[in-house]
Formats: sequence, structure tokens, C-alpha cells
Amino acid sequence: MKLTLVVACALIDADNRVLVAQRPEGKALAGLWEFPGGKIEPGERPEQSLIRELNEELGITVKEACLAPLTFASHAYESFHLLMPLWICRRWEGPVTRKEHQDLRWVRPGKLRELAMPPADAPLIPPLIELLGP
Ligand code: 9L3
Ligand code: MG
Repeated sequence: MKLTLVVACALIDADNRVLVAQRPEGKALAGLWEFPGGKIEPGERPEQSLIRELNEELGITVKEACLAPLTFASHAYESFHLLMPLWICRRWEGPVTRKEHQDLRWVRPGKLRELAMPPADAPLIPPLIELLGP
């Protein structure tokens, strides 16, 4: 099965809230709330993909990010297998701006369960709560 490599990022604000973004109409998984990110392009290192995707989708420049522990998502869709590490970023420049998504929300980690998320993202909630608290 085809392997698709994707990066996703939990942006964390000063109140320990997490940014989630609602996927656009007309794209796969439209309307679901995801950790923003996207496909790793051929030749990119994952951290370059992270910086590029967050700039394209949110208009920000990531200044520092690390891989969150125990948060490497893996999900087999019908036509491809998705592998997706979750990054954690607390330091970026520029205002967070909605560029591609339907909507953006800052939520407490414990509230993430109330949102409809893609099947790859939902299993990342418990380790994120472990890391950030509820
Ligand atoms: N995807 C799932 N969860 C996420 C992200 C960023 C992406 N948090 C899935 C949706 C698409 C594929 O990965 O099937 C590529 O993502 P995009 O390029 O449509 O953002
Ligand atoms: Mg994307």
C-alpha cells in the first residue's frame, strides 16, 4: 500500500491551549478538526515540511518545535497508509491567520475529545493531555 508521510503540529499558547483547524470544504475529511500540517514533499526534511505547511496554512513562522513523545500517528486509509509525527510548537512569529481552513479554534487539551477529528489525529489526544494536562 502507498505510504504517505504527513507532519502535523500542536501549536500551544501561553494558557496551554491547543490550536485545531477545521479542514476545508472540497478536500479529504472536510469539516473535521485537525492538527494543522500536510504532506512531506519529496526531498524535504520533516522539519522543513512543518515550517512550510504552518506558514502556508496559518501565516506564521515556526521558531522552535519538538516532536511530542508517543505521538507518531499511523492510520491505514483505503488507498494509502498515513504516517504522521505530531510536533509541539510554543514559539512562532506572526499572528495566527486562517488561510486554508474553514475555522480555527484554541481549545483546552481535555476538550479535544468533543471535536470530530480525523482518525489519525484522535489517538493523539491522550498523549497530548498527558503532556499538557487537561
Ligand atoms: N491528515 C490527517 N490529519 C492531519 C493532517 C495535517 C493531514 N492532522 C491527512 C489528510 C489527508 C492527508 O493527511 O488525507 C494530507 O493532508 P493535507 O495535505 O490534505 O493537509
Ligand atoms: Mg494541510
